[in-house]
Amino acid sequence: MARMTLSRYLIEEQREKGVITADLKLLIEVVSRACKAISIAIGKGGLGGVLGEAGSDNVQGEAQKKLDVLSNEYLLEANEWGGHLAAMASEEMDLPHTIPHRYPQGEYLLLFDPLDGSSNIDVNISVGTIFSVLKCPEGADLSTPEAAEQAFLQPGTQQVAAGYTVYGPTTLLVLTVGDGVVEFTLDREVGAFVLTRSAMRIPEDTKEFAINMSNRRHWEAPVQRYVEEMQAGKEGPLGKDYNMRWVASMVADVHRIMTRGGIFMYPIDAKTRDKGGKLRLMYEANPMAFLVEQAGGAATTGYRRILDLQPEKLHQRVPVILGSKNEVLRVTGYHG
Ligand code: P6P
Repeated sequence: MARMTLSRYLIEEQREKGVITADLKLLIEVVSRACKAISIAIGKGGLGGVLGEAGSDNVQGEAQKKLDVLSNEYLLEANEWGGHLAAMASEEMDLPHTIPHRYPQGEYLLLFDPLDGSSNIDVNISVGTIFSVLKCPEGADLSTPEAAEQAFLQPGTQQVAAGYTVYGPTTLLVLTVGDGVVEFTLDREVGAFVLTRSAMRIPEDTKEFAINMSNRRHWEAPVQRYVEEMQAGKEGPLGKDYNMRWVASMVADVHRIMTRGGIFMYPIDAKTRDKGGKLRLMYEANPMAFLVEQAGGAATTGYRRILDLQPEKLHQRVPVILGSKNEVLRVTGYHG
């Protein structure tokens, strides 16, 4: 059978299944093209003069890498002329980017973390792009970037698509349009994303956990208990030995879990409590939670299902526990 490319997958989802519209198909294709350009820029590394600091800070007060700024620009430029978007929001921009009047406005809202884990860039560890798609509410006020923020504040259950790209040994695009999860691998010779996994499923049990152990003294009691039980191994209450991984690049850690199972935790802790957590709800936790649930996993804050949260601010942070369903339900149960 001919190779299934991203374009063909999207055409089938639109024409044969009616799962997506032509505009959503265009949106995803345009995002995938921007991610190809990001992959090429990253692949040049020091030879492309794009490593290191940009000399500016983002809305989170984090020093921006040159590739953070470049990736953000690629995604903005690729998406503003197509007529499929009403506005865009990014980790790298304080306010939403409304579509210039010279272009037609569409019905979708695109949110993204253009380069997640960029602190790993300079040490050649996998990073990625995370994106989420919502429908723009009827009659939304998009007259100014400040006014447009309100249109984005929808629970994760409202997402119509979500995905990530991992820029690693290979460049992968993992996508859901609400019809399961599929993985495409970038064929660099042809420049096409080719289907390499259909119907991705996260095993409901696991022996692998991902958490930044250096924060241990700051965790709440339920997470302390859970990690101690895993570290107790076969002789402990969980009756099996666990392994640990922490890439400190959410996309890389989540992709491992999407592929072979595991549990990822960035819980609320004493260090991040006043900010509400470390990871951002709208363009990190929500898209990843949508993908994880579509693959048979679970995603909570420890207290609530992430996709049910009603956002109050575009850049709000949230605790994240996601992955193999039975482990997520166990530690969520410990939170009472
Ligand atoms: P820490 C990267 O900066 C990021 O936002 C996620 O990709 C990653 O999971 C997390 O932060 C790593 O945080 O505290 O371990 O550096």
